[in-house]
Amino acid sequence: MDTSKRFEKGNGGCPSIQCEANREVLCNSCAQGVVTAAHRVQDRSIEPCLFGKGGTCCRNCNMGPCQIIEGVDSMMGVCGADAATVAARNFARIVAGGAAAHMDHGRGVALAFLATAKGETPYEIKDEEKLRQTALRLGIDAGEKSKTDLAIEVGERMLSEFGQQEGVLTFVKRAPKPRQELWEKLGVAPRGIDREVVEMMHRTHMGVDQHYEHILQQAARCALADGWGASMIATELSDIMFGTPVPIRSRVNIGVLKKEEVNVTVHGHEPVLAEALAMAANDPDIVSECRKVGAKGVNLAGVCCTGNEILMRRGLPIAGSFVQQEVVLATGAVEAMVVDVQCIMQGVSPVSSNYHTALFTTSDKAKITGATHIPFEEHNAMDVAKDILRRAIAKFPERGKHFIPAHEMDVVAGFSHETINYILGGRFRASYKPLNDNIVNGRIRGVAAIVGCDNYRVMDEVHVELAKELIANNVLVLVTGCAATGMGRSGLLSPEAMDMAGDGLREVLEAVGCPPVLHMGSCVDNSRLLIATTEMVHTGGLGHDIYELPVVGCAPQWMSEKAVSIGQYFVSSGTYVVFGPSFPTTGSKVVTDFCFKEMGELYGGSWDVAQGANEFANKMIDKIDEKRKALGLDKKKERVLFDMAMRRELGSGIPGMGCSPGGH
Ligand code: SF4
Ligand code: MSK
Repeated sequence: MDTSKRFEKGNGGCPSIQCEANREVLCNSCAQGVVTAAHRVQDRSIEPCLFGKGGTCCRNCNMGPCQIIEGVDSMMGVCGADAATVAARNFARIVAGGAAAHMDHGRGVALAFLATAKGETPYEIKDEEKLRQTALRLGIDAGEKSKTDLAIEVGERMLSEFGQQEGVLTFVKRAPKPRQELWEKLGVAPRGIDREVVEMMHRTHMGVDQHYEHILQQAARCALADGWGASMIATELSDIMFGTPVPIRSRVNIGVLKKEEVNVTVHGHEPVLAEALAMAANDPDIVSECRKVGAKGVNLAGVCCTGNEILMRRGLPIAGSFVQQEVVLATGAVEAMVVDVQCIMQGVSPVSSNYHTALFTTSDKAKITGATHIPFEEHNAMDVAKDILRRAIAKFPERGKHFIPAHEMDVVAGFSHETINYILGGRFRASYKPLNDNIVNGRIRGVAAIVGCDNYRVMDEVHVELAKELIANNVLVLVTGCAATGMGRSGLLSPEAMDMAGDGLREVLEAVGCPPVLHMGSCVDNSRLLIATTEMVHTGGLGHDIYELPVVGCAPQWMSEKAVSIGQYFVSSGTYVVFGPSFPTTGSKVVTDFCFKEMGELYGGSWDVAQGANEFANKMIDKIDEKRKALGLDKKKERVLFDMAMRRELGSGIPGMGCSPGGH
């Protein structure tokens, strides 16, 4: 039994949940009769199947499904497959599913980039400096080439990586040299983006690859094609096209919805549609059409990673993370929800039908029963964006009983790896040297990435509790995805939160004036963390490869297959990664031991599992200390142990705190 708890029954239709904002909305009479994931999770009477949970249920052919028990001969698959083979195959297919999502996202960005370079979209090449740096990395001679010519060449080169069959993906060559050599030696250097997913699906088909280590080797290659391939392409090209993020202030939580404005929420992942909506929302015609129906304008607010994309680059507010997507609609104050791909619960359709809210699907890859489909692609971006906004404006007069909770929190986001470089090193000597120096001198103990989803199967806000414990122990925290939104709701993305940091970390933060938790972007932006760790290696003083750095990662409330692909590319890059509250191979001790131990011997990075903030913090800090010791930096630091009273005290120290500590 893990520590994830189910919601206790609330009163009537009001689920008993911790987050103030969510609870106030769902318990308000305007949400009467609305059913959300919060209700569904508490109403499910059957516990998750142990075979499914532990990765030992196989339905890869029609002799099954077969439920396998490791070590029990009578409980092998009909074909003779053992638990290790089945658990490895299932794990590998999770990685392939997650990687494929990032790969299709990356392809979409590359296509939009190329069309933009050719002048066929309303977007522009905003960051020419990054374009020129990227061209250099790709071995393109920028010379006297115009911005347009260079962008076309870069776009074509990036797009070709998706169909590449041989060789090694270009951005893999950004990794530290010893890491590249290791990948070559182990046979996991990714050859082409699409190829690695197709091969993964082939190898896990019935009767193909039946050695768990060999299957997991391809899972590593597939994940590397995500992190050092598609996700990095998505991030870099989005930065060049829409601007590389710099620190920016904004607000987070459901209270960012506005009573007097047409509320349009953008949900999903790809930045292309959201950027068009952001441009269209400021169009004078659209503003005047809003006025005609009695609204002051359009209030564009993000949900999930689309929210992170427009927060990082435009400072637009985020209304909610993954677990809040239906709750945002249950306010009755949203005129339209516009979705593209990934992490969109089907439940948004029935919830929106309780209100005047229009639900629009826009991707040719994703339709939802009950939603209106308006196909979007970059060439007609502004026409579609304006059409959507006009339909939303028409809904404003139909808004009925609604309730917007008074919960929103100030955040500072926009910490791209370039920004961190600049903030730490200064205008004239942008460098990671100050970060490395402060790690060496012990003011900063190490760096921890908290990434990934939130999840209704985990009652506690583990992200937030964990981050507090890490920063109190002088660990600098980097966040992405919905974990970042949770941090934002709790005030940890504001510079005032530096008061919660340990003495050494606080001293550094005060000098540069940034929060102790740095928001680095959306799910694909985890590629920024790969570059940041590589820069730390190149800067010197902390070893010659990523595995030597006192850097760890975790996803305490993972939900999506993408999180597993991200975790695997960090492990294969040399980082210790802890997932929770469960790990998907535990039905096979053989495979789990391989992930938790042998991968460490192969890659220098390994998986682990934990439940609850304390266990996560203990494991992560122990690993950081182990790395410091190996580097000869092991002057023992006193460990701050947390109890609930200390957490409460820290939580109450944040001015204007909107969500209770521990709440969503
Ligand atoms: Fe069962 Fe083997 Fe078919 Fe899987 S592949 S369903 S273990 S018979
Ligand atoms: S949106 S993958 S719930 S982080 Fe990227 Fe959030 Fe996880 Fe989706």
